[in-house]
Amino acid sequence: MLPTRTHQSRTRRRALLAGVVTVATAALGIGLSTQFASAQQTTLRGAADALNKDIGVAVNYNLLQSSAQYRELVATEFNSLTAENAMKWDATEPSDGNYTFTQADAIVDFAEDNGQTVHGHTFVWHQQTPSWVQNLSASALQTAMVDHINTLANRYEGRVDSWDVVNEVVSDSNGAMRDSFWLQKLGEGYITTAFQTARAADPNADLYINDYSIEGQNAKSNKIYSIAQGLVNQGLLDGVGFQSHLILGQVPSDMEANLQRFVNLGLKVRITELDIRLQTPADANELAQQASDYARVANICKNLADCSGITVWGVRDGDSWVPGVFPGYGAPLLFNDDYSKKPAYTSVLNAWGGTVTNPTTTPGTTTPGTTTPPPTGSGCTATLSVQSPWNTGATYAGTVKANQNLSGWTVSWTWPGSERISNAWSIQGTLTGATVTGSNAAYNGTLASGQSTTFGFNITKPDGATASVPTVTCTPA
Ligand code: 9MR
Repeated sequence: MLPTRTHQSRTRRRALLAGVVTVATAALGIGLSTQFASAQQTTLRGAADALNKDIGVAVNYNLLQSSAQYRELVATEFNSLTAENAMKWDATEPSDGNYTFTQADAIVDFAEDNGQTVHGHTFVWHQQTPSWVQNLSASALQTAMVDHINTLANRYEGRVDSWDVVNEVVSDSNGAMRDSFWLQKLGEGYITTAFQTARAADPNADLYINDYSIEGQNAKSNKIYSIAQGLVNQGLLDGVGFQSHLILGQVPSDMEANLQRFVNLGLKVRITELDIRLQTPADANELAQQASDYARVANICKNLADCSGITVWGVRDGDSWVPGVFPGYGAPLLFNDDYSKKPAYTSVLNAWGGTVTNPTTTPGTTTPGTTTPPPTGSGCTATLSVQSPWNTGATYAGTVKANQNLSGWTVSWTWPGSERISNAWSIQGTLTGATVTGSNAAYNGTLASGQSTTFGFNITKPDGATASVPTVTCTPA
């Protein structure tokens, strides 16, 4: 029998509400089911929300600071963020006891502003750990590790939903423990200590062990399995992160079965760092193969109720770590360098039940093929659509289209019933009352005539009535 979990897993709002969908559709019959089925998911985020899964992305702090297009895409397409580097030890505690959280805070703040969850990465790793840590004596190293975990877990308690507590602790050969400074100085017990510390510091966060090349069943994943078993027996582990830095055409054939055996331990599984590299330059056939590989991974996660989600390791191909480490390889992600969508984007969206309405739209650029003339006398036009309704809530998408050059916009509407916004992204203002007045976020206000941008929000509707689609007025700022 599985041991009783000693901690209350943080159940996110999204998870709770999506649970209601199933019950409500079953109880209320065809009306609601039809309504749910007709909701069209046109973004990865919408599709993931409807499945109650995370679609995450590794966020690069510099791009988040410097690029409005990057910010808009991250806010629109993803419901979960991981700091690609900003939460690692070298970024957060570069010298003993001197913590710097500017970058990590910016990413967590962005997630909160945009209604996104955060998967934290990572407390204990043999890379990107400063030399002052590596040079400590065994007892000082243990003290530093406990202090580091306590400091980060306490700082982000309630704001980071899950943590990669230890990263890459197993070696690439024979399933042995990685011969890192951690192992050499502290022995295997450092792993248990790290999890005990994290559990005590933030009892509600989900705790993961994370590694690469464990997607199929092999000596390395067998070792992770036995470590996981030991941690589960102590009530210290909630999930296993399968990084999934894959090579074109090489999604392991037994990946789903391998993940399932971890689920059978009572664990969540998560694809934590997905990218699928190929030899560059890519031709159309390779991009199609990549799309099919991505779809396979998306389907595996969809098939497993306990797969908490997929995080892709970067936004655009040019942002990826791959070419720097594997010369001649690259193009491993879902977006091109101009933010246009690759075939792999479409295949993931389709696998998770969504439909691409305009595959070539780039945030902040003109929609190709738009033929509808702008209404006269109005500087902008705004519409709302229900993305995924459930009994007592819904996720909406909003679109603002500029009919003239805009430096900002304000939209307004009044809810006819009990609908009230609970959280919103890419829009700010007076949002929570019966009358909503919202303006552009810092990054999506400047639109040339003909361009569109999007925003989104979740509502509650306690009375269980059908989610309404009010008429929206839009005025230039
Ligand atoms: O993508 C990260 C890259 O920017 C860093 O330079 C690199 C340093 O080691 O780490 C990369 O992310 C790694 C992640 O933290 C752990 N799994 C492997 C990832 C790719 O190397």
